[in-house]
Amino acid sequence: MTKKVIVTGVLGQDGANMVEYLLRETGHEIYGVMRRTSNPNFFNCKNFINDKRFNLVYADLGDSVSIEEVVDRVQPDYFINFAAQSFVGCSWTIPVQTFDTNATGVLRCLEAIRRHKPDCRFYSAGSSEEFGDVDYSPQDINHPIKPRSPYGASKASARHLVKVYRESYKLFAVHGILFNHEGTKRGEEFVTRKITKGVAQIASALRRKETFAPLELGNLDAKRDWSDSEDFVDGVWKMVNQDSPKDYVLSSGETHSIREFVELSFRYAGVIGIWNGKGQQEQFSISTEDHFKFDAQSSVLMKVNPEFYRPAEVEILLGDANPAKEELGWKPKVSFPELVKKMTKNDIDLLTKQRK
Ligand code: F7E
Repeated sequence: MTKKVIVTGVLGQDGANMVEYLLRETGHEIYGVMRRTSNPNFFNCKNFINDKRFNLVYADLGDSVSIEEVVDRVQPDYFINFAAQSFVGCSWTIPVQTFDTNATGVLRCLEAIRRHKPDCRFYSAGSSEEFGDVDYSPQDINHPIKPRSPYGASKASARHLVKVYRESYKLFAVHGILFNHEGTKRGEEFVTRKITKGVAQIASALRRKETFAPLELGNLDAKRDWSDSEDFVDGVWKMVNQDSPKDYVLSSGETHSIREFVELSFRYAGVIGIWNGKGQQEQFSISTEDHFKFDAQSSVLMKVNPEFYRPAEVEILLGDANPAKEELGWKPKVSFPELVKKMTKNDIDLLTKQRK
């Protein structure tokens, strides 16, 4: 039977991947929610914006009237919330807006569902940032909540609210704890996309024998558990289709440093580098062999810029997704090297197209 699915945050990576997944895997009607902004970027929606089963609607997590109006009018069977202030680094600069969108915004959605469509299934996008200053690895769903940023605290609050509404009003509401997830739709403020875009530009400059500015990054020691967002939307859909609501962790079960991501991305772009220096002086420079091969005009590929350090850091994340695999039958397809390769190739291809 055709169902109605509200997906918020459709201009972003996860919202757009969720819509593509639902259009491909189900026959459901999709209501993609976006905020009214002066200059929206529909790049991530290009594959579905004209699909007959996709309806674009306007609402704002900061505005309960708009959320209530959409839920009342659409009468959804599912409400998948991917709208968020999702950049951790920025959450110290705009803490109030981060909390209002990510925590109070979830409360507004829960209230709208409770009042207008109490049998609607709700998904809240939780984050491994809730675990923060971790006690043990791998982190499972029972790991203590110890956030290190306003962002982590906002997601932890959303998690408590989902539990309260589930228990108080018997809503079908789940809060998935998603570890880092990336892909070709990723925003450029996140480290993975910043790296692959920078690598594509530097590799192209090397081939054209042009000078280039090195990529500048912050903490290279941080370790993250990275997966493909396209694998995660499948896990999210499985979570909202369980018999009874239960929260799960989605992760790859591997952890890699920012340094490893940098090295691998350059390697996939055909550039071999070597590490030198320590701390703020650490650099990744082109190998002697490649220096001659490319007749390179510059040698530093990447350097540290303390401007990108955070006031408090989550040093390591490594998730345990075994319950999601065993109980939901979730099977991620893309490995860490495949993800780095896919993102690097995508940015090289985009740059080549722009140059034509
Ligand atoms: O940082 C370090 C940075 O901004 C990853 C979001 O989707 O995943 C994401 O949050 C790491 C951090 O993602 C730069 O210090 C070094 O340790 O890519 P990120 P994130 O903070 O892990 C979680 C699960 C979410 O829920 C979030 O919404 O990389 N890092 N140098 C840098 N990070 C950035 N952005 N830029 C740098 O230059």
